[in-house]
Amino acid sequence: MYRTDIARPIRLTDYRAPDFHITDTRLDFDLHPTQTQVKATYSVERRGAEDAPLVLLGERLTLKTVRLDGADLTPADYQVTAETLTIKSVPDRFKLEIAVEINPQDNKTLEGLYMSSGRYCTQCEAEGFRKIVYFPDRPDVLSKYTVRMRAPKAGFPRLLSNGNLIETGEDGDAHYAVWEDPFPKPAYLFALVAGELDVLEDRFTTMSGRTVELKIFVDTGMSARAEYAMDALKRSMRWDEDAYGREYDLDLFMIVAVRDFNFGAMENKGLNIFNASLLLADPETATDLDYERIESVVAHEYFHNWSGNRVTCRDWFQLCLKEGLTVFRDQSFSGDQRGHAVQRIKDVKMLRARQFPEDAGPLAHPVRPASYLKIDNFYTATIYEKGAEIVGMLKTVVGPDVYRRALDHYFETNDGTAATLEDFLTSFEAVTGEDFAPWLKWYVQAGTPTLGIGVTYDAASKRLTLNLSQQTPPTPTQAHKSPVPIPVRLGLLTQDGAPLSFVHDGATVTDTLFLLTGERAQLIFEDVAEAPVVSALRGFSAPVKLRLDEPEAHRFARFRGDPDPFNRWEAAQSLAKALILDPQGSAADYAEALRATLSDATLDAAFKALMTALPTEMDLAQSLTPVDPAFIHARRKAFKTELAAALKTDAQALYDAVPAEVQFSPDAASAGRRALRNALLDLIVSVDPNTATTLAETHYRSATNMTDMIAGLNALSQIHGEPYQRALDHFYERYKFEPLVLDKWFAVQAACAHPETLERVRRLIAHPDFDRKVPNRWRSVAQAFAANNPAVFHDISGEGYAFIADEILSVDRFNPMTAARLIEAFGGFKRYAEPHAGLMKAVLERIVATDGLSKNVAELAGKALAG
Ligand code: B3K
Ligand code: ZN
Repeated sequence: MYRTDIARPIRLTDYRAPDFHITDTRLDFDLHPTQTQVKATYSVERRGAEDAPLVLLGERLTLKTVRLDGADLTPADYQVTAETLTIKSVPDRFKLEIAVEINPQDNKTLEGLYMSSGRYCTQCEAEGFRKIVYFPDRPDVLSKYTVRMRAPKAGFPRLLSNGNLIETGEDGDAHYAVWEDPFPKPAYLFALVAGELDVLEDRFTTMSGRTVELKIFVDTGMSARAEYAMDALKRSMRWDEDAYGREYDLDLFMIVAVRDFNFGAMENKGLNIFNASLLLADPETATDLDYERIESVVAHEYFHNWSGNRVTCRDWFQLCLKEGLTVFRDQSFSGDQRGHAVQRIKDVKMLRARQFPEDAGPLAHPVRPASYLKIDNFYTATIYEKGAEIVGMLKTVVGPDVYRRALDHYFETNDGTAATLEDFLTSFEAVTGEDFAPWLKWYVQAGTPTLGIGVTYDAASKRLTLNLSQQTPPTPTQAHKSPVPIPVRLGLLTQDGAPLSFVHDGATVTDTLFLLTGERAQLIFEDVAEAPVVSALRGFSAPVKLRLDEPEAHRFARFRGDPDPFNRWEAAQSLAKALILDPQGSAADYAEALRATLSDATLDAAFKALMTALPTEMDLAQSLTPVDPAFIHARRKAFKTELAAALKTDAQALYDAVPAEVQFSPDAASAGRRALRNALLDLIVSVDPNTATTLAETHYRSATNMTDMIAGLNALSQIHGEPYQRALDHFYERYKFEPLVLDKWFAVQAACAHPETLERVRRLIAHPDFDRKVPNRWRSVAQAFAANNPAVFHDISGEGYAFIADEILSVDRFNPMTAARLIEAFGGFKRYAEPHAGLMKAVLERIVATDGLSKNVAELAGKALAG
């Protein structure tokens, strides 16, 4: 064996259809912790050149035998490298049998077949199947799977795989099960689980009247905690029928929750596997945010059954074909469940917090990248969230009815195939007869466009002229950009914030939608009665940065009264950003406007909670060059204290007026009330430490659910000192046997902005409950610190950087995929003031120079440095 993997990028332009198809795949697993035997039998058909060799991919496999049409091959007949098995000469149609041995227990990459809490489970997307057996592991090879698995009866009562269970039987102390999936699928959707699990069962009747058995498998004793996920699943199934006409296609749908998982969840056909943190919930152990995420991820994975599984991706460059579309679908679902205004604000917050910095830094890449070293590195906010925004813009432009017809066309014409983004756009062309090629620009061009709007009002003619322009900044490897189609929804307000009518295209309206297709355009509104306040990009109609020079008073007008809730929130946020970053900025007027918002009975609590929260330090860092984290931290704190002092009586009265719930319900209205009460708490505790301590301690002690308890703990972490430590100790004692709750205990501490955290995180990683091999636990310290604690992570000593670099290097030794995700923390180093920029650069150089670095970390750290 020799290694040939001197990092060579995979390029979209090198795509070639597979030379061979594998029509049927039979897998036979004899499960053993360290010596699992895997036998694969493939029906292979040649589709490419007649002399093409058969190249199968495999990693970390011990090859036992290869048989072709029943005859054993000898090592002379094939060639094995660290990543491939090549058989030079094969017929056009044949049966291939391959036997390998693998070691699930030693597999800490959590990719392929591995063990979690004594159970076997798998994760194959994107390229994990090759760690199970040799196969053309690429998404455009679709095959029908039959899977037989055998394991001891003791300890492994449940044997699960994709599709339908067609046979079970006993074999001494062992037993076996055979599963058959009637739908051809790519290998990345294969899954297997074996072990002891409790099950929560239910059923769903589909739109055509079929009954689907629903089963959620969880740790013993935990099935009650799967009830919310089950409820979310049934709502998702109904929603996909109503909103997209998509019916579930098997008679069984299963979800399994596991503790050890590299990310959120996985849409394996008929057998979703979830990170337990995104599945298990009850009021005592899960926060409202957990409930919200469970609902959206259960929906997301379920929706993949059509957008991803029935129509899959031709190659991994098309990843956003399934991810962008599925995120858009889950966001629409969540909006329907919880209210569109609040959902849109949360989605945009997330997009700006994660995707905008990515798009502005050295790791910027198009939604459809042109090349990669490790595709794992491209499960990014750009592919997911920006990808979803593109689908959303298409829907905005064509309208809901045409959108639905386009999607019906897409699903119908591509069902059972591995498709491309061009296929997706073709469906819009098919139903509209229009050219959607310009939309491809959004997919192939990186960087966040800036939309400029110049405003001129002529009082004599009552005419408003808007000069629109767009520009996308250069990104690594793409110096020149062309214009993209930008839907701009805009309306007008009076100086007092009331809707103002105008005439556009002959119609009298207060709001309109304009599609900017070129670099510039001029829009003229007539009959505008007074000099207006422009409310542009309503609902965040495109993922762009808006540049509109206007007086502060206009933002206040929108803050007070924009009927578009997104722009109302946006006005408040942009004012807060400007005021915080201005060393002389005062909170007085802001407090007045917020007071009015808080006392507005027409607004719901969830919206008020969002209005109460100030931009985070990470948000602020995006608006300041060079970034000075200590300045941002100090200014935000000062502004918050001033705001809290100005609003103290009102905030306290409002806090007292929100009833603490007796009977917990996770519904959106109840969650909104808790969110508001907790946002007020967060504000009030920044006034004076004495009253704050009593309030925060009482809040923590009297909490009857995890949402309020964590809010209390966070409030205490701001105050710090003895009461904080007391609460932490109490929390630990109460939840030390609840891993998901203990993750929160670690995370609160790692995100605490007190300088002492630098020392505390070192203690946390020495804690007996800390375990780097469990991604959830590792992230609860490392990620919480690097991503949510800018004040301490960016400490000028550089110790925060060194800590995270050491963590990345430790985890990279056994779990590259998870380690690499944290490189992002150093991505924007060039934007930082000294000494930060230099210190971060040095840390990246140290990482890059480390021996034995994974391709994952090497690719991202290398790009971060070069960019
Ligand atoms: N498709 C999976 C993500 C797989 C990530 C592999 N590194 C979950 C999802 O997006 O639904
Ligand atoms: Zn997905």
